[in-house]
Amino acid sequence: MAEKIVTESNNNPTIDGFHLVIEALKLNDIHTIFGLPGIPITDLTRMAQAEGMRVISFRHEQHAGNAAAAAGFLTQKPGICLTVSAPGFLNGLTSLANATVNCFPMILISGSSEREIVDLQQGDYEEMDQLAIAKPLCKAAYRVLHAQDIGVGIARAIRSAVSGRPGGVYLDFPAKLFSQTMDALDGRQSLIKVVDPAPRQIPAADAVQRALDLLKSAKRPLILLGKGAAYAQADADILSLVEKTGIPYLPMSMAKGLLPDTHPQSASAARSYVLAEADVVMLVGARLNWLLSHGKGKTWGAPNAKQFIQIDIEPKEIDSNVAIAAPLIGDIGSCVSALLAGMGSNWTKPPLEWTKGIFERKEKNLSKMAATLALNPSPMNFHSALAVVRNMVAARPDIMVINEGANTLDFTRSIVDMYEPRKRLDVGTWGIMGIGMGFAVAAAVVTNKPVIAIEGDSAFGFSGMEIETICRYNLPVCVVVFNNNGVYGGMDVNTSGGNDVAPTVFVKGARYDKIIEAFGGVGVHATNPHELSVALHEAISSGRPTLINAVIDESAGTESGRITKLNPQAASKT
Ligand code: ADP
Ligand code: TPW
Repeated sequence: MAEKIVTESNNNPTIDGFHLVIEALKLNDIHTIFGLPGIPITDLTRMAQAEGMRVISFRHEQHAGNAAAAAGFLTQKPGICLTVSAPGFLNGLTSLANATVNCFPMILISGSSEREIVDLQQGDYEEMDQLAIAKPLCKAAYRVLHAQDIGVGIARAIRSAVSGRPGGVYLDFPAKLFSQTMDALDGRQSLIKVVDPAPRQIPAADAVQRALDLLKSAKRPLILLGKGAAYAQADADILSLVEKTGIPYLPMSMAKGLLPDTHPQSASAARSYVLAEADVVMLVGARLNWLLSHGKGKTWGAPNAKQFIQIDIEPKEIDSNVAIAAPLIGDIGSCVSALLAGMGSNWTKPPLEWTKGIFERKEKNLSKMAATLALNPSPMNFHSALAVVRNMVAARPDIMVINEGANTLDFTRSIVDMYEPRKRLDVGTWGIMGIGMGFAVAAAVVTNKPVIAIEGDSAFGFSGMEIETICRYNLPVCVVVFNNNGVYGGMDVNTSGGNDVAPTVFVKGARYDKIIEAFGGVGVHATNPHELSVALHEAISSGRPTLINAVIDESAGTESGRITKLNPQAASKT
């Protein structure tokens, strides 16, 4: 690499800020950057590519940031998003905040304008106090002013992103940093290879015993797996724990596939029953936030009839919504193996009345679902279209599934079974629209597996232009747009008598498939399950970028999908 180094007149080789950044990342086994070039980071993207890094260039920073976050979730290494100053930084910030809320490790690196001018507010090109703005929205934020601190800055960012509860980190690199030079040897010696970036956190023995005692005392125990459990990559031990205890389990949406959804102990098809009836619930990397009705209310059955065990790396999470009888603080791998070790060989499985009751409800609900999936209405509804996707994923369990929308999200989550860990990425904790194409790009780049993105037509619009990115890098991504002519559906009317359509209604009969054709990808217009199936199989077997415009009945689904109750106006209509 010596030839890449600027050589000065005294013949001492020097290294510049650009190369120090690149070498610091590579030293820490980070070889991919998701970003969008412009002043002052254009050369950084070129040089990173020249130095053998994979640089994936996006059309909007939010999607580069989402890709970095998804890469972080999938690999346990912080995904890197690189943006220009002020507007580029702000575009990336949504994804940084979303990554932090989801506990995904990522680092947003933004170029910034000169401190002297920013601090006196003298109106620099793209002036903004980015560090101050980023701070409340991420786990940690640092600025590096001197080339000799690049190593420390990147090391701190990596540690902050992946240790403890993972999250987003902001790294501010003012433009002048990149052209600073220093002695090459000193520069390289200033870089830090982070040792043990996410140290294991071993749970205390008494906390393990307390959890086991409570679990043993349960008559109707339940294990709830969240995306923290998926992130932890303790797959074999989690499977053992579930199977050895014999306890029924529920996966949160991104924990689907940690155990195959067809596992006999999965209680997904009896979800409301088990949540209401369980007496002891063990949360594994799942928060009692709105997605779990805050651990109280009707969903959870009789008041005060439940006790919780919570495994989490973040002590402050405990008691955040309801009292936790047995907190187990540590990393999930260490906690689960400690539980397994403490269980002993004479563990008594849960009473038959409990597991049999669940089984019977499951069977009933699953046969109801099978009957609905077998219908073939015209136009397609969510069920008939998703039956096709369900069969595809059953045949190819290695497929990555990306999912966003309202009804499209809810129905996909319940209809499309997942079989392998970390194969499903979705709107996460915020229920945010716009993750689709960024997550799809990351899934393809990181795993080299085929990707299916199941997108509501509104959801797709947030990141639709990244279809060009997918085509440019020739990624094996098949986007299926569930086109029902609007946000939630296309049936709303303007009651004012004016000419505008209602706020939730889009152009009717839009042909999203034409968009991908502009970039050389395959566009398919599918109006029935057969056409959808043919197109999906072709996309997966060819690996070519494909967009299927799946025409869905515009009256299918409900406003806000399954969270209508959070929308009082709509709820009062149903
Ligand atoms: P879900 O939305 O699937 O219910 P959440 O995002 O609410 O999941 O919860 C994930 C939880 O997992 C967070 O509280 C986070 O602190 C925790 N977590 C993440 N990684 C680990 C880990 N390696 N070990 C223990 N807990 C973890
Ligand atoms: C960043 C609000 C939640 S769901 C949704 C919106 C706009 C789209 C629903 O329509 P879609 O799905 O995708 O066509 P379907 O299956 O019901 O037809 N802005 C952001 N995030 C959110 N969550 C919204 C708006 C919303």
